[in-house]
Amino acid sequence: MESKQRKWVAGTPPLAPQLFFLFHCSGCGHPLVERLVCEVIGELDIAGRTVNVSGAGCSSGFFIRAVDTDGFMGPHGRAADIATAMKRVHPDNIVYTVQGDGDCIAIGAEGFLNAAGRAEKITVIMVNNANYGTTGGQMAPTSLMGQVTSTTPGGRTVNQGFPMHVAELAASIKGCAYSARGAVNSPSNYKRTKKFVKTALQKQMNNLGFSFVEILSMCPSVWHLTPAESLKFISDKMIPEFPLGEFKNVDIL
Ligand SMILES: Cc1ncc(C[n+]2csc(CCOP(=O)(O)OP(=O)(O)O)c2C)c(N)n1
Ligand code: SF4
Repeated sequence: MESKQRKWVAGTPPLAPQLFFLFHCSGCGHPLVERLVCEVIGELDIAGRTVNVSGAGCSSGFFIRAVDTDGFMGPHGRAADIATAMKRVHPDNIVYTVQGDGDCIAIGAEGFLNAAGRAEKITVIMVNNANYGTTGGQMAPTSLMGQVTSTTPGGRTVNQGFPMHVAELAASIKGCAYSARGAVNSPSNYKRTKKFVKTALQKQMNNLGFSFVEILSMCPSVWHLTPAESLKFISDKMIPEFPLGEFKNVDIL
């Protein structure tokens, strides 16, 4: 019988020398985000001057190990502050953060919003998996109404507030030059999200203001869904609440 060896269909991006999918649960969206960012940095040919600042969490803690550029892992929620300092000291570097939704808009909300307000020339990539994956699935500001999490066992109600629409919020801030929301639950969404990340980094390369991309991403383990069901959860439940697209794209602030 012929051997059924698995083959790489598209190869591994040169900037991702580690087998990054080994760090995460099966069906997790974070390796796709890592791959996507590696591809964009390679295509823009900026690897030598790119610095990643990771927050704490599944989305970020593994990032610096997986991606072969300079990187720094900060304390939970402080990535935008650290990226600000790095960019101000070395303005020629391209500095971007990768943060979970908890890291970016719960504990890190103050740093994130004020960096946008100050028009810091950094790029923030926020991975929205609608919960705190790393620590066992507590409710995040992005959790959906009715969503069962370990801290909302009966489902999120108005008592816990409404989901935060972070891409729209960033777009409303004057210092923000670019804001978009993508997803990694299908090849077409992956391709579109790649364009968003590329445009966000180009805003920074053109010395405009703050740029932001939110990426809807699967967390099968904590959602208690199979990887295939998780793809559907994004299209059926998350995208209706968090529409995809560009919310701001300006060339002058
Ligand atoms: C000051 C501080 N508080 C709490 C923690 C514990 N902690 C680590 S990761 C995390 C949640 C991360 O969730 P999120 O940012 O949504 O990322 P995900 O794991 O879902 O990718 C928490 C609460 C910490 N490391 N530091
Ligand atoms: S807990 Fe969720 S976010 Fe973390 S690695 Fe597993 S699937 Fe990914």
